[in-house]
Amino acid sequence: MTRLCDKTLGDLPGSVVRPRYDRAGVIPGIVHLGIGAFHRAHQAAMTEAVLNAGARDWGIRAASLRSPDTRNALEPQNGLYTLAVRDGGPEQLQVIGAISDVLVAPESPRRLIDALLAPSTRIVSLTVTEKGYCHDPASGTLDEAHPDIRHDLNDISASRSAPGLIIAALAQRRAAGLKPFTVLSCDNLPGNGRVTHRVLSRFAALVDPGLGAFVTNELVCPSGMVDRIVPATTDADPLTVSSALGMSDAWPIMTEPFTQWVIEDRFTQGRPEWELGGAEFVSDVAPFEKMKLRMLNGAHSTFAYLGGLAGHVFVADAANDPLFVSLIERLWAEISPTLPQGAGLDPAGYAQKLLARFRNPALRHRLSQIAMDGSQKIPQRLVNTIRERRASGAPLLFLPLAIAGFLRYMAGKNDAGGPNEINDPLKAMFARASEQESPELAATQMLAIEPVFGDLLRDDVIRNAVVSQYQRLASLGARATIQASLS
Ligand code: CS2
Repeated sequence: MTRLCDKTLGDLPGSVVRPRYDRAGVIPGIVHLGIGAFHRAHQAAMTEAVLNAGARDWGIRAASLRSPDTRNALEPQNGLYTLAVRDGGPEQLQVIGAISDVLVAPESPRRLIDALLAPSTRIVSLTVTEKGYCHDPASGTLDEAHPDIRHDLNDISASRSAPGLIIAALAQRRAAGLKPFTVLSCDNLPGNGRVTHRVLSRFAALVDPGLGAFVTNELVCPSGMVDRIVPATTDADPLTVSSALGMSDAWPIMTEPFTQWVIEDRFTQGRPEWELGGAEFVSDVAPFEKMKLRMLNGAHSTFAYLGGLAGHVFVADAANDPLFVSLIERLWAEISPTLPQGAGLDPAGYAQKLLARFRNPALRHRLSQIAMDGSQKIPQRLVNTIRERRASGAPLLFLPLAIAGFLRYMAGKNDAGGPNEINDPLKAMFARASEQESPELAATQMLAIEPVFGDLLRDDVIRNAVVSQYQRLASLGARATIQASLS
């Protein structure tokens, strides 16, 4: 089978959408760090709309900070790949041309730094996942003891973390009299721009106080709320997509029709007209991100842990199970009052749409994919919410159940006695904390893990609520505990 690439674009079937612009004439204005599936379905797709409308200076050079897999798949395809939009009806296929090439940082940090130094690079965007910020998730400050941060501070020219690479480039831009690029986080963190700015300023100050002041004063990091459900590509996906294309694509991306991006309009060197792809620009993104992180991601994580304990495998399994639907509806009812009032949000309407998205029959979205890195996700998805709910004096039942579900999952075994799939930088810490004589002690020790829970343990009401749900989970299992909480 021929391979998807610039030369074969013209041979695609007429139903497949393809770049309407001359790719050779595009200048890369963006360097993107973290070329995962999410970026390829979200920002790159919105940028494609801008390029299709005739803009020439916003191409993307992407970089992987770890494995060469994406580069290996996309290089023979000149960076082209297929985006397959699925909702159970006929699949919509679009070949995206926005990414010109993929750099692999561990192979050559120098090439990546050079790309960051190019005067044409005006935006550096990031999808490096929550843990890629090398911060303490509960406080949002740089984790100075993080092995990658220590490594990069020791030799910044050999940096391997996102903060190290960005600061290495900014130091050189400053020395060369070039303006800093705008750094745009596209990860699911609250105030992701503020976190990015804080982490980068601190890292720079540790390198050199003058550089620290430069980054603090000159670097601009807008916050943004990103949303599109993008399950990991399965082994079967390239085969079905390639057969629809009539040529092979080694790494297509599967997603849903829904896409949303709400961004603070603070860019120091211009920006693409991402409105053309559906993005919204606002002065304050906080209400949107709170609703998204708490309602969507909070529900996702709750499904991942309680669903995982109960033996569900995919999001759609849980979203079609009446018990889990009742669980999530009651959870949303506890979350909604914590959302900003008067900001024009409609949590009830939002929740209804979420359930339909979760039920998308064509997305094979694994709960274990969502369960990954829970220690980095739970603070913004559930812990901040329970704190605010508690501060208002409102009753707590389903938020403690969701947090207890996370703890129970991290303790290692599902309700059938099998192992949970745990992929988390704090896995060992949770395993140690959970090895106690009683479920009560296990839950208490895990709640004492400060990078995740801060001082939550000191609040007796929250602690008792979480510990008692944990005890029920340990003795009854997830299904019966959910049932008992509903009645
Ligand atoms: C998910 C998110 O993997 C996860 O943790 O909750 O990736 C989720 O699918 C996206 O945030 C949706 O926008």
